[in-house]
Amino acid sequence: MANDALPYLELGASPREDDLLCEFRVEPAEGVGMHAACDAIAAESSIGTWTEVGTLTPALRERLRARVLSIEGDRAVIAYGAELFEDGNMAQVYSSVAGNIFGMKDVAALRLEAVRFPACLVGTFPGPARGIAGIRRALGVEGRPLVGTIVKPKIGLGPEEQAEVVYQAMVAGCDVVKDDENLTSQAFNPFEARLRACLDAVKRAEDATGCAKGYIPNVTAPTEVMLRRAAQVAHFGGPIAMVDMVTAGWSAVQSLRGADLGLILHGHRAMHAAFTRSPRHGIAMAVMARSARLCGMDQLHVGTGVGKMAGGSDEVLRCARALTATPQESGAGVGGQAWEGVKPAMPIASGGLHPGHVPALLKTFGTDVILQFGGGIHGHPGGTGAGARAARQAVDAALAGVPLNEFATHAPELGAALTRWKVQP
Ligand code: CAP
Ligand code: MG
Repeated sequence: MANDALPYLELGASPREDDLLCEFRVEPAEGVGMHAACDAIAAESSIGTWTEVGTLTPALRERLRARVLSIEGDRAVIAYGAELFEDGNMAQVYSSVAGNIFGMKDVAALRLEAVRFPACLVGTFPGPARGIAGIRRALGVEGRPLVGTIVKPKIGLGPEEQAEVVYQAMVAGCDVVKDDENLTSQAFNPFEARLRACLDAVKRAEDATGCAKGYIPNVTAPTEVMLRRAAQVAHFGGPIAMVDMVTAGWSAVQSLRGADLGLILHGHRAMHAAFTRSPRHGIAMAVMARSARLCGMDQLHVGTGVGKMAGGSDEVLRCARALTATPQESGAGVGGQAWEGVKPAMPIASGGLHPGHVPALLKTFGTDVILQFGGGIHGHPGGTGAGARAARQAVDAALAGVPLNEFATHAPELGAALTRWKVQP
């Protein structure tokens, strides 16, 4: 039962089965108590505002209010009844539990650390269409990580030049080659011309190698245009499409999945660090990863722990687990998540990687991961082809448990990469 002073506090109460649970790290503003700050957060993120309003009857408040179930140190767990949310609408969920509250004067800083979606809400989201198993089937790769590259320079090449890079990387061992996050359909590289040229390059590389390959075009654009481009990818036989998930937004991501084109959906997270990086304020990337999986991303960037981007191995692992956890590994409390009926998605490790990082990456991720090397392949002294070979050789070495420098004695491309990036034995 609520108390009038802090009506959203219900400390010690247990969560209900249909509750969406959020764990927040709360730093109250000066002069504001932790209880009062948590009460204000629960109010603003559910049905309340800064003052009592006559239009909110006690009965309605009792039915819909969010409830602060626990406060331990700087952590608070808040429960939200599923009735607060529209089925299958991730943007609405975020507008509630990750909306106005970040701007309130009652808090000096606030971070959403974890979200547990109740089974009744999980069932209203499609999840990945293909997932890890579908990606492996489409690319004919089992028992090892997938190896990929990003065409560099990020932008500036024309369609034919882009296709040539795709071809060179694929015949030399890359399973997938993707557009960069800021390449869409600029005048020097129009989407359709690029798509046709690159899918033709894929065909030639598949003929040359006898292996399935995947070109990953970036379809990010205003939603209608994005859906048209994704339909073109499917029409021309492309298996994969990429979307800048954060800049495009949940609704665009859900529209893309909802188009049900049978595509593998690749989620790039450009801009995530604007709100995931600070340990004091924002949203944990693992929260975004869970939501992306529910919304239907088949593969998602999660960081590396060893490359050029911020984010330690613990955080990276939490994100990877949010994608790969199976229903049997659901766990309890806010940290746990029931995944019944939701396929596991594939983590993508990318950002400042070179072949010397492979053993550490396999230690972190195991083999269910896509390893992407942009500069780490195109920056190889021998060029793109040699770079791709070096990346595959590093994977072979790591899977065989052979130290890279030892393996390099009969893998010159790997040797050159280890020298180029000063990898110590
Ligand atoms: C990597 C990359 C990716 C980042 C994104 C880049 O290129 O193409 O966008 O990996 O970061 O533009 O930086 P390099 P994250 O391999 O040349 O670094 O994966 O952390 O979201
Ligand atoms: Mg990039």
